[in-house]
Amino acid sequence: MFTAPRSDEIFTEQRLTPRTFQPDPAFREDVLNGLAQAVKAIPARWFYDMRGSQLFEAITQVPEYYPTRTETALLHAHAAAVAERLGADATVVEFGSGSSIKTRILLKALPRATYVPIDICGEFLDEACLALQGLFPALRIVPVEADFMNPVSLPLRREGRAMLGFFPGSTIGNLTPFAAVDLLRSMRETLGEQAHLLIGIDRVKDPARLVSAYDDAGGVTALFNLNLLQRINRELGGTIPVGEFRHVARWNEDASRIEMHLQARRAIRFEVAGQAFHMESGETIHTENCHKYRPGEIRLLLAASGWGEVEHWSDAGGDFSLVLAQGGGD
Ligand code: AVJ
Repeated sequence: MFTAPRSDEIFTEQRLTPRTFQPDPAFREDVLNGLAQAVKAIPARWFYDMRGSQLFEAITQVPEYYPTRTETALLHAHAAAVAERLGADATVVEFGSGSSIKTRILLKALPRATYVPIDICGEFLDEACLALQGLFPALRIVPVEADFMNPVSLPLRREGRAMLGFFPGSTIGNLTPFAAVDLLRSMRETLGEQAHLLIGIDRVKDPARLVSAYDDAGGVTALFNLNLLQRINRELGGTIPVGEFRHVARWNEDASRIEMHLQARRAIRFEVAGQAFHMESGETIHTENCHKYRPGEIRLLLAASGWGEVEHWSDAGGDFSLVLAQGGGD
């Protein structure tokens, strides 16, 4: 049984902001640009400060959020098959943070592999690598600090070893299909011809279930979304009245995606980094897209990016897909 944490009992213990704290200039730019648009929008990547990352971990435990536990079960069931196909000396390249339980499931099947986590946050990488090395002493770890949205040159001699890209969590869903194809192509470039890719992708399903996965009754996702405003206030000297916003998750049928928004309950004015903004009552800030795909669409998305499906695993309910693909074939 999963017991959802009550909204008011999670993570009250906050790390203090050091006096030397410098706001990320890219965060400032994205927020100021995003709030100046006719339709306000801020990229989802800015959710993940310390508190946002903790809140996302809490989301993965709420009963309505099925993706994490469904994908975890799929990895448990099929990691051995992946390992068998790739071979024990494979190189596993993970796109994005690599401290998760999912990485451990995969590496448990490949304990003598070379593991290359790619992440933009070097500090986080070091911590995650230390922990993994303790768990898998025979693992060769080669961390790469880079933005995986662009092709990354890997500091490795290939020596005929099989390459496996790993991109779990349906993170691909944050991108529009157009941008997803770009990313999948650039992954193919990073990994080389003939490489494999193990990717988790969430499926289209009953909109009511999708909406509740992104608007849980315990209000954890609402806290996660609203934390973006708190982060803006903390890091960019904002005066946003956070209590005047409500969390909204809606299914956009035409675009096949869940959208998260922060909606103003009344007309408001505030400042960020010395600049003034106003919002009408009911106006929203668009904070995230989570695209959902059908099995045939997954096949097409991969094919359009130079990847052919080798295996397509799913749970009995067809909620989530774990796909093993290979580049090279046309
Ligand atoms: C981390 C992008 C996969 O889209 O399901 C969860 C983020 N946002 N609840 C997702 C998220 C709100 C999550 N991803």
